[in-house]
Amino acid sequence: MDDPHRIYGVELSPYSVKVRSYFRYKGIPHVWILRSAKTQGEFQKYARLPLIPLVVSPKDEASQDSTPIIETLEEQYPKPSIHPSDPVVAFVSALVEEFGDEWGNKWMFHYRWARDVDRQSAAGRIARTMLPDADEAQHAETTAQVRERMLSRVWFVGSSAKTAPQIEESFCEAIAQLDAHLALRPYLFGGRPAFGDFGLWGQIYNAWTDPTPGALIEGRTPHLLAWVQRMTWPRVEGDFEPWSGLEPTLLPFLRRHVGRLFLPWSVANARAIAAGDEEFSVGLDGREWTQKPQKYHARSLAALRARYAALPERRALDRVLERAGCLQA
Ligand SMILES: N[C@@H](CCC(=O)N[C@@H](CS)C(=O)NCC(=O)O)C(=O)O
Repeated sequence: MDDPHRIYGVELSPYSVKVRSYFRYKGIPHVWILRSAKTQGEFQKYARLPLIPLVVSPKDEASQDSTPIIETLEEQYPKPSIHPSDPVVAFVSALVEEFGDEWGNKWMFHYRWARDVDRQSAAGRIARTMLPDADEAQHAETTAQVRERMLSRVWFVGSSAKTAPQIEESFCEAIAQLDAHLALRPYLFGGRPAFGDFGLWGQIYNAWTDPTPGALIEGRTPHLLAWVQRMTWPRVEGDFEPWSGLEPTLLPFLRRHVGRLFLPWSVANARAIAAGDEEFSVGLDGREWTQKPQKYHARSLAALRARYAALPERRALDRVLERAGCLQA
């Protein structure tokens, strides 16, 4: 057996569990190492940025950033592929992956830090992960520190009193649409997980562990809940489906959340970065959204556009993107 990769991460990091789910699906030997005070020394030895997940290969090469981590491993371990052979479905899956990382993260981060019950739950779990051996007093103090630190950062993903209704409506509608879609198949693109499942799942799985969005998922969306659990150890249960089978229940989700919210946001964000603006406002589905621009997301939009531009034949995809309201972006 190959030597294992090491994944430094925590359960409350959507990007870390996304990568772990991928390793489990592919059967790539790995060990999951909690990033905590105890492992800080080894983490710092490899990390270029203070971000998780950090993956260290058997050759001692470190990589960060979940999307390129998965893309690089996919070249080394091509089977079973996470990319459907139909180029339309493969592109939609990549679009959903990007959507999950960026807009799905707004759902997750907003719900985690918007209400006391969720803040307390998450801050307590993060504090326990950081200092597993802390006594009660130390644990309470660390919990309070985490809570304060994170509250000062919610603006970062655009969560504010003004945007809260947009984020929460989008989440509630999306989970109902995904539930209808997943009532008919075990994974988003058919009988096995695709790139898009991993990106979206990391965020929704994390939201499910928080009291408020967790209760919404548990109470309203049994098929989505089954997928949330299935994706912790995903496996091949069948083939990918053709676009014609997916479209009736996937297109409404794409149109509303990717076409009308995420992509217009993404384009406005990239423009604000290019112009060096401190803050930007954009009309999203008839309402104004305001936030400070997010640098990383401008880069990932460019990567998605490059993926589109590299396709040799785009007519069938363009028809789908047009119907989903995504082509212009
Ligand atoms: N684009 C990166 C994002 C990674 C990221 O934002 N990680 C968060 C946790 S989910 C982090 O490490 N934050 C630093 C901190 O909280 O100190 C990826 O996909 O891996």
